[in-house]
Amino acid sequence: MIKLHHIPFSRSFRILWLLEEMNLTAELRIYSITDGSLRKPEFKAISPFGRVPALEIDSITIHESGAIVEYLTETRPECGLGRLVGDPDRISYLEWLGFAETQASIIASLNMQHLFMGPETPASPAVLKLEAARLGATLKAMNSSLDGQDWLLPSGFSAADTMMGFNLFSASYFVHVDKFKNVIAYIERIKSRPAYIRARALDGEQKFYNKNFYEALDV
Ligand SMILES: N[C@@H](CCC(=O)N[C@@H](CS)C(=O)NCC(=O)O)C(=O)O
Repeated sequence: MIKLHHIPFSRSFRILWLLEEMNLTAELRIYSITDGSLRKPEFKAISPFGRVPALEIDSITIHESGAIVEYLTETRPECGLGRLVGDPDRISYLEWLGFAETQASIIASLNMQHLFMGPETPASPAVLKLEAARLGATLKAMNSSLDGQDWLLPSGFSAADTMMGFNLFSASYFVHVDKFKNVIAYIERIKSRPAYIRARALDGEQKFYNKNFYEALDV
């Protein structure tokens, strides 16, 4: 039995999607980010920092999406979704896994300021603008990396795409992604993957964003 501790449209989607790519079925335990359930001792016994994703599998429990991705791909090499030691794409693969969280930290900052800070602690317009520009710079670099290739690695689709690809769906609330043509084509390729479509159907409704775009100065 595999159990994924999950919040719809959060980083745990990376794992939900990867499991579908691997044809592994997980039972979902769904949480809310705002009701305090991640702070409870029962949840911290599963995920000590009170974050999703956490995955129960093979009689162990793992937290941190990058660690889960590495565990799944290394213990199931037959799925071909990792790049193991000796693979020519190994270093790029590891760089993308790490960079997924560099980029996600900017998105998390924008989420915090646009969505979760109340009127008594207004966000700084200067910081919002700077963070949106920094996010835009990461998309510009991704756009260059995708020049002439369908997926982030020349050798084809990998778990790096589930780590980075997930970010793009949140990034588009803060940056006009349409100016990055390779990124747009990449998003369309992701959306047409059967495993991605199945994962979205399982994901549940996102409850963070209540408009399509958050302007940098819209505070
Ligand atoms: N680096 C961690 C980040 C996990 C994380 O921050 N998840 C968010 C959801 S996207 C969360 O659980 N937030 C709860 C909170 O901040 O209270 C990972 O990649 O798994």
